[in-house]
Amino acid sequence: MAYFAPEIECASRDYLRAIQSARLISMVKNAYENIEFYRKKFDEIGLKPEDIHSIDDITKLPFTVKTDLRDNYPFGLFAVPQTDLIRIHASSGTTGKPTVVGYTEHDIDVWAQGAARALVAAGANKDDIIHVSYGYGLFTGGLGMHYGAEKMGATALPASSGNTKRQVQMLMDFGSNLLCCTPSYAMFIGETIREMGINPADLKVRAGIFGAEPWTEEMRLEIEKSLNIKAYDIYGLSEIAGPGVAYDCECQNGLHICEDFFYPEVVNPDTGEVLPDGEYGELVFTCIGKEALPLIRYRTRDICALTHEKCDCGRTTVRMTKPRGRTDDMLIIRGINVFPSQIESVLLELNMNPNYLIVVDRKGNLDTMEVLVEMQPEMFSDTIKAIETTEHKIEIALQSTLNVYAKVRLVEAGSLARSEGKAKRVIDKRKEN
Ligand code: DLL
Repeated sequence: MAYFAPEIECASRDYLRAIQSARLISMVKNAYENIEFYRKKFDEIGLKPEDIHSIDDITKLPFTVKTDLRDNYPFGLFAVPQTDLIRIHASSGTTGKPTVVGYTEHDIDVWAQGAARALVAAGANKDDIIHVSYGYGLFTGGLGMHYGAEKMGATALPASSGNTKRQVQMLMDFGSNLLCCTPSYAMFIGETIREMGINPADLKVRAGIFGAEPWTEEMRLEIEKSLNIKAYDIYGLSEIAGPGVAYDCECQNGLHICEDFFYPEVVNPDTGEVLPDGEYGELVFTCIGKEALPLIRYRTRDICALTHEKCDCGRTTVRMTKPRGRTDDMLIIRGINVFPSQIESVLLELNMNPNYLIVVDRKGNLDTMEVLVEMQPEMFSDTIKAIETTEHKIEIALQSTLNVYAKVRLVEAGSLARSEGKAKRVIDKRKEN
């Protein structure tokens, strides 16, 4: 069993708590002294940095939300002057202003350590070539895994995303050992490998590290089969750090959080009350190991549950369940909550194609949901009757999982857009009206 940082990853709870307490105390002081936004917030509730004595005091602190970053655009929440930053990243900003994040040299090192832990947990070693097909740029995926690969001493291959046939050719020619990209891009790479007449077993890739979007256990099996590899999950978000905030180990039973840098809580999204282990709620992080953007109790909007049970891999760090989706990705169809990931599970359980698109609309006062699913190649010669029967079978399975009717339409294989980054699975026409 290999670990990148065994002294932390396998530490006793007492040791971890001691580190967390010391770091929380110093980060709160940093935030209060150097960020006007936090100073005001603390003063409003009569809280002084001296009131924080240990990690147990974290619930005394106020939450931070995404709009706080936007309201202080671009650099207003930084605790250091811009001249101390060595890197800036930003969210794509498709809705409103982008969120801007800055890193000091120390912060980049923290982030690279997280990504390096993830790579080693996925079985990477110094002799490996790490093929990074996450986008390079303001998005944190590419550079995050790149620095992680260099940190653990492997060879980083900055392929970035796109030009998929060339990617496959490089995987072949260079003998890459690990592939890093979004799970939807991994599926697309798998399809392209087959289209090019290559047998995945002839590639040297033995594992993939996939994240940046929700994906189900069923999708994991599909990718493992399609690429003939073991598929590991990795989680992160620009505001906290890119990929490597949490990662799968070989047990694939929850993602280990780098809790010495990013202290997690799960809260009831409506009340903010902290929930016990095992209960699903909104994931909240406090950046106890970062200098430039020490966010306090940042509400990620991601839904998951935590467990502090020791993992069979030997790691003791707290684990989060695979994020089920974001509170803002959740569809409300005729009053019922639906996560796209539930639809993905049903489709894959029925051995359907993993390429799907959910179209939500409103007819009169009624929400409608249609799920477009690509036909499997072998269904090509099916009669219309046979296709309708399959559609109906999927509709029944969806109804029983979601408790709401969704119309299913089988569409031609290859007709839905493929993703090179984060897949767009939902078109909500209600928002356009
Ligand atoms: O997606 C960082 C990243 C890059 C993570 C590469 C993993 C791999 P953002 O673009 O800021 O950062 O998007 C963050 O993506 O709040 C989640 O909703 C979602 N997300 C990220 N990883 C996962 C995952 C990057 N493994 C947002 N499972 C997060 C489910 C994920 N959702």
